[in-house]
Amino acid sequence: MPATLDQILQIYHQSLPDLLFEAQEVHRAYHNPRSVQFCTLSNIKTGLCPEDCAYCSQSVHHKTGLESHALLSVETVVAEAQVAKAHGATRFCMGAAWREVKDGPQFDQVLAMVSQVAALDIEVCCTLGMLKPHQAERLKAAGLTAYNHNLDTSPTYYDQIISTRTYQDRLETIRAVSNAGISVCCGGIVGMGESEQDRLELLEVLSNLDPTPESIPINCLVPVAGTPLENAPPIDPIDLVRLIATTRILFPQAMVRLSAGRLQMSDELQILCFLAGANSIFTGAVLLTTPNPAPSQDHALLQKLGMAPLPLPHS
Ligand code: SAM
Ligand code: DTB
Ligand code: SF4
Repeated sequence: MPATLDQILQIYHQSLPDLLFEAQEVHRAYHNPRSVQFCTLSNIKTGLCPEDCAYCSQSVHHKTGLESHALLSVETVVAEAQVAKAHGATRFCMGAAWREVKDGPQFDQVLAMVSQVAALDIEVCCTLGMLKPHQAERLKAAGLTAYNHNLDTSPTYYDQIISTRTYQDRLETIRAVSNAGISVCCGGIVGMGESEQDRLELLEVLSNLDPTPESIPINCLVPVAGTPLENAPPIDPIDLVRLIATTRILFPQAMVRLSAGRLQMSDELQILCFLAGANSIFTGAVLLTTPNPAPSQDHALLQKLGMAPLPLPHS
């Protein structure tokens, strides 16, 4: 059942002990509370993106000093996926700084990457910008598990962040992805100057998707010098914990991914996020273009907590 904004506000504004208890109850009914899925990113095409997303280092509209790179070879990406798997990742996500997918040799190359990474027996995800229905179908046929396409924030705050596409454009790609039978990964970013209501309205939109996303990344803005958001105020850590717990309660079966911004978090904050129901992190020393905790640090943190990376379902 889709949730109303009032219901979401009620969940979110409980006392923290009650909120965390409810989130734990839901979490334990659907997931192993000792497991965290490791997901590793590969930036298969870097920079010179025509979109103007105010948070992004890769937009051609911002002077961030990022060095651009053409589409990587299939061999390079498959080798990265092998290393990721050896380090405990069971999901590999390929990101491209594109506004949309165009049919042609570059898309064919991505399809080859998808099928060869799928052959490694890990989950394969892509985030390539907007897709048309036939492109989603080709990705599905190549073996794609999931497609990441974030709505980022509320419908009303969206045009403060991005002017080169609309919320509706995003929703259409998400529809094409789920119609093709691909699992939808869709979440947002906090710390972009949005209000609490914007964050909760994003959850309301997600809860009205049919089907609801199987994977919900919650990113904390990594401020990048040269972007319009370089000085945006970070989210209050307790508000982040509340948001994650609320997400867990609204989407019991989803993977809730504590995504960008972990380098700026203390171990204690990450632990609270796990207790609130986050059950996945991105591992590897870089996300797409920004730094991330060293894999050894993530393994050490989980070990200290008596937790472990989520194994492959059949292993
Ligand atoms: N171009 C594709 C798109 O926008 O869908 C895929 C790549 S894009 C970099 C993937 C996601 O990363 C964005 O939707 C956004 O939510 C997140 N992201 C980008 N820059 C970020 C930053 N500086 N801090 C936190 N999250 C960020
Ligand atoms: C998502 O929601 N977060 C990941 C993944 N999906 C593609 C990307 C985070 C990118 C952080 C900024 C950067 O490294 O450029
Ligand atoms: Fe391009 Fe994606 Fe960055 Fe937006 S978030 S500028 S679409 S790479």
